[in-house]
Amino acid sequence: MSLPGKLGGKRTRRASKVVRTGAALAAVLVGASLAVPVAHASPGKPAVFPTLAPHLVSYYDFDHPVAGNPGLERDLGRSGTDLELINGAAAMRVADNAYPGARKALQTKQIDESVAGNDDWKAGVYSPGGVPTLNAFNATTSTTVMGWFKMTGDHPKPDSTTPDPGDYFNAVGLAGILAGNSDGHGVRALLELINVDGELRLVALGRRLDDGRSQTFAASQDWQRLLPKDEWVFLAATFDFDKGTMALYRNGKPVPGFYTETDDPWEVGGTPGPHRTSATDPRGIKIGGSFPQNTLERNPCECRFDGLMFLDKVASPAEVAAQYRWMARGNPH
Ligand SMILES: [Ca+2]
Ligand SMILES: [Ca+2]
Repeated sequence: MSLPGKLGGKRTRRASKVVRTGAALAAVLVGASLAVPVAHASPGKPAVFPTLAPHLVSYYDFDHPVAGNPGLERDLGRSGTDLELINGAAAMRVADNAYPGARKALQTKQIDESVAGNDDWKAGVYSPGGVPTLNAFNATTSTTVMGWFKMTGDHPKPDSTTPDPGDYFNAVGLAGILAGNSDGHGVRALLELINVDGELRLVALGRRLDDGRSQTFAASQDWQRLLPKDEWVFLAATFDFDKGTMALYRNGKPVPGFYTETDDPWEVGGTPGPHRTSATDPRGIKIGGSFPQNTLERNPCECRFDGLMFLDKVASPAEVAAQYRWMARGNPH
């Protein structure tokens, strides 16, 4: 599949607005987050496999709006980092059972592909000074991003920021943690689809050092077989910043793939460990597209999400398989 997407950075306009808007948004979101330190979802069977539960930093099931503000989703992990449902608010929670008992899911999508606007449905949190409740990912050796994903449209989407209707974004954002110096796009740990040598692929993309390079672990198999339209799939990406390795899983099983960089972009070789990420709080979380401060559109995903987990541990293959079975086989609530 040949895509007309573009690689590389572009568009720095409106940078000052990014900071202003981000600061205002962060004040609202972080303030709200600190007030709602929720450890777990509903009583009964927890949603997260027991060995992973102590490492559950953030967890979103899209069935827990913040009281009085349904445009915010409560974090059911330990961090209390509420998410903003950007541009669609409560309408972005849709009835669609990703797994038994899953109830509502998050819908994201591109709105008005021909206009350079800020109306796409996406979710996240952003603070230009770093999000303090995400401190678990400050100087960490280990991260896992996992959850349920369902593509509900065709991808990639037309690039809304250029006048040529034949321009397409070169990636499709799923879910990830921003770097400590992120403009709203740059990440520390991300699941996404991105163009690798002319072909869109499912990848884990990680960056250990804020000012360093990223490494990408790309699935070998056709992304449309891994994420068929209208089918719920449980994906996991693990990031071992100490060892310099990543892994991808689909429905509990490892996904064969390859690293796109053959040198040492995380700079872990030749120096004693443990190797940690930069000692900075992530600037946020992005889901279904970049720029959670809602100042720019990039890499929108017409898709649904549920049971999204961000952990400060490298889940083992057995734990990923157990988490998949834990959710897929019965009511996790
Ligand atoms: Ca749900
Ligand atoms: Ca739009």
